Amino acid sequence: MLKICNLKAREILDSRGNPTIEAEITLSNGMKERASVPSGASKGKKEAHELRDGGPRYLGQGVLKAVSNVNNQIAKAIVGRNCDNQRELDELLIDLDGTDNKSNLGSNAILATSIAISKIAAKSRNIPLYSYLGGGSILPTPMMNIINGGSHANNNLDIQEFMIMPVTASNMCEAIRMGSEVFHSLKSMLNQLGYSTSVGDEGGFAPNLSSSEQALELILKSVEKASLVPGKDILIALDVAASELYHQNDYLFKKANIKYSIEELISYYSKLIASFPIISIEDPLAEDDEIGWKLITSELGAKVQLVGDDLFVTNKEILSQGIKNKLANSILIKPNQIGTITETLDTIKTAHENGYKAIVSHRSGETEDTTIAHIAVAANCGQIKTGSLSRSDRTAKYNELIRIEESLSDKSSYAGGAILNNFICQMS
Ligand code: 2PG
Ligand code: MG
Repeated sequence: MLKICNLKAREILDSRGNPTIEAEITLSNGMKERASVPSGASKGKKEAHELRDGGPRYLGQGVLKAVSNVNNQIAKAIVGRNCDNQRELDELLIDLDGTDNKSNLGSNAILATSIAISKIAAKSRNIPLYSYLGGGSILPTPMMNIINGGSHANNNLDIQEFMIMPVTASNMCEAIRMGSEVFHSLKSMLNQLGYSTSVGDEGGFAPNLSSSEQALELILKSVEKASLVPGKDILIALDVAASELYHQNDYLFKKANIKYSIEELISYYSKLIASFPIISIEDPLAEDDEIGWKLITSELGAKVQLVGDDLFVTNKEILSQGIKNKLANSILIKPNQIGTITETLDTIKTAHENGYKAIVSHRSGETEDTTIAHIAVAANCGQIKTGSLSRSDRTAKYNELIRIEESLSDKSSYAGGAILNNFICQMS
């Protein structure tokens, strides 16, 4: 049994140029692994606590306290232990922190350690991370965020993410090719129309368009231009990130200067899904708007995937409560919202046991770490959201999925449209 003989952390930069934490773990035989954690911009209130230093350094965003927690308290607890009982080690980290939201040591310090432990345990057994974490073999249908808005771009779109899902691809490589071809045809169309082709935080375009409908129309045209059929080959997923738009029981689409009541917003979504091949809407309502979530789930829950991100914050207890109250029908899974690998996998399990879909997700501030690609395959989630087809922080995950597909060879399958079969896409 190989023991952990060293654990150290350092401050590195994420894709937005903000500091984040990287942990490096070493085993007694000299094997090493590294893990780094991402960071969100539109965060749920109940997410585990990301520890930042404050003060003038890095505009308050430094993570030297979290680094020091790894190098001192956490290392003291972990060094000398066997690397391959993830649950036991994650529980030890949770106990060591001692708070409900990991605010003592920092979820960033804890998650960097938790991921590093899982990576080194897989390496020590000479198996890939996805095998170690669950052994699934389904390559996930990606939600590719090709137009960015909301708090991820300084353009005039209120909806945060306009994503495409290549559902008729025969495998992961083909799905990525289809997505990339649509991305490039959208780029040339924007260019021709005189719109900006510079990109937002997740590598999607961030043009100043006149409306969300125009964004959706441009996506459909770019799908056709790529010789694909919208509503058949490519479905659309949105992330409204509506917690950002919620003010005194109404929804203020500030950039468009439109105010919706809950009922008006839900009927706006009904119109959108009747006019465009939208199969999934994430955070259509705010995390605090339980009444709205109940209403939309009963009205639209059979037609489209309704994904709770800020609503559930990858937290098993919050998800269980939401399931009881019939909120949403799917959950977004972000390891840094909860803070350990074990809790992340437990939340996915709870979702699956209750017929909820689980979509593994990146954050808007990312690193080159590809762990989420492995989690998506390990737990057979069948869907992943990991940004656009540009920028290395996003393509690193797609590239890892290509490698995973290759390593599984004929044992793998691609989730494709089947994962969404229980929703009736209005347009298809
Ligand atoms: C989201 C995410 C990722 P952020 O809202 O789903 O796309 O954004 O990381 O900023 O919370
Ligand atoms: Mg979201």
